Amino acid sequence: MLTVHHLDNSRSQRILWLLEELQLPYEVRAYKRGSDRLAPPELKSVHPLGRAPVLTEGATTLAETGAIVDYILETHARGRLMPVQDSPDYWTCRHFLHYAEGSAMPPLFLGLVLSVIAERTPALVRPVIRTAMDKANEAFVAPQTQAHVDYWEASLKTTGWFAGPAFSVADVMMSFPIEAASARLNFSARPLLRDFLARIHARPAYRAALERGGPYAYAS
Ligand SMILES: N[C@@H](CCC(=O)N[C@@H](CS)C(=O)NCC(=O)O)C(=O)O
Repeated sequence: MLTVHHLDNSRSQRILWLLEELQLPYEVRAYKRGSDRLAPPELKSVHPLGRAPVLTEGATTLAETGAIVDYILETHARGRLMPVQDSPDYWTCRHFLHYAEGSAMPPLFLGLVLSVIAERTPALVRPVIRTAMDKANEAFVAPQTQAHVDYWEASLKTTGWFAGPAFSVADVMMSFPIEAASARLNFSARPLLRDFLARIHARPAYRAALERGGPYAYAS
């Protein structure tokens, strides 16, 4: 049985969604973030990194969303949710499977870290630290994030999906950076991204995954 080790409000929601799209049976083991927003220590007993998602099946234990997605595609999907092998759309899809975590998420994560540093600094020195964090944000995080969001909007122009004319696993993988960015940035000038979010959030499999995974802050 496929078991998804799922952390609330996290990337592991994407794995539940993928399994629902493929109509595969699976089990959810739920973990709750602590007040520090980190995963509880029990997740380390499943995988030494202690981060979600982790997928287990038989003797296989896998961490890292992209690797988990590859495993599900290769062992259970029978070609579904991937463009035809070796077509240009296939390689675009592969690109987005790597790009979502490898390039799109790091500037968003760094933005989050900068804001947490400012929040957790003692009040007395907070104005100084906030100024330093704002400068780091202006110099690196904001322009990098902007460039990625421009790229996402442009990528949706032809078909409304990330890899060819049909919904694919690239759309599942890209959902998390887009949802995370939409929670922090103004998307009013991003009609294609807003439309993408509305369409994925309306999918029955997405809704079913929310029921299995529990509260998810990015679902609206
Ligand atoms: N690139 C990894 C990132 C894993 C990751 O950072 N997961 C977050 C959930 S969104 C997590 O477990 N955070 C809790 C923690 O770091 O303790 C992946 O895609 O699996």
